[in-house]
Amino acid sequence: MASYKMLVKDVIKQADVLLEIVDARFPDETRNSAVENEISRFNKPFIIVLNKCDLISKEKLEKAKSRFSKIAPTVFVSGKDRYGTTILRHKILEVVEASKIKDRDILVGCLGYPNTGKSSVINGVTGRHRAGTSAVSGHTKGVQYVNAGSRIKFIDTPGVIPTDEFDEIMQGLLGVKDATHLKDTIGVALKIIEVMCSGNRAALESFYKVSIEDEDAYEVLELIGQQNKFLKKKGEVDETRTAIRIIHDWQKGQFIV
Ligand SMILES: Nc1nc2c(ncn2[C@@H]2O[C@H](COP(=O)(O)OP(=O)(O)OP(=O)(O)O)[C@@H](O)[C@H]2O)c(=O)[nH]1
Ligand SMILES: [Mg+2]
Repeated sequence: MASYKMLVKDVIKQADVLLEIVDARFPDETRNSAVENEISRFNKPFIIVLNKCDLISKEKLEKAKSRFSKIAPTVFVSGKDRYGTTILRHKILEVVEASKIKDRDILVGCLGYPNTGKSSVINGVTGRHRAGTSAVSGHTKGVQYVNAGSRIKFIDTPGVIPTDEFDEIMQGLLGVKDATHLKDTIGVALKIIEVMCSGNRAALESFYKVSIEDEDAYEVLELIGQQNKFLKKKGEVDETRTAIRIIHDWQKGQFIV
């Protein structure tokens, strides 16, 4: 815990501007007020980056952006598709008043919970795979400096913000823990089904080739298992296998909410 705070503080001290990378699907949950307060304490500017914007509808994104813009400059990007990365580059230069920093690179610190896509955002901006990324959270181990051209140098950090405040379900939704490390796989899958049924039921229906009317989440899980032949020997639905598959598909980014 102490070392996490020291790392965050050290990056904030060094950087000219900080990017707080949040998961656009769960922006409130993946903002961290302690980190934001620390940034303010050092009087550094920061930009909220709503990453993984390819996994959320445009309307929800615009809503989140206008809400977050009241707190700090906010941009939405997809590190994966390189969407919004030019805007982010411009925003960085605007926020730090680049012309005032002479004879050296502009240091951009990237902070955020594990797996929010810090390294992917950096790669999106640089246009190259310079920062290591992985679907398994905890990939980036130490602080890493990445040159992005146009005088921008990123500081990639490991996702050090403790996630114990998240319950298992949130850890599953954010991909902090993969299905093999979750205890309550069925609980996590039911939550994914609920999120999808209220957010984008059609996507779930077409992906698993099921038709959902007024079934509850548990019945939908059964339907998915049945339809996709995730069955036990006796022919009944293998709920755990079905749940693991749903979590896996969700974490791979198969569903737009
Ligand atoms: N769909 C989608 N997936 C993304 C995006 N950005 C990152 N990912 C995926 O999210 C996972 C984590 O990405 P990373 O860039 O390694 O995340 P990180 O925050 O650097 O992770 P740690 O270094 O482990 O803290 C990978 O599977 C990425 O492919 C995005 O914009 N869209
Ligand atoms: Mg990383």
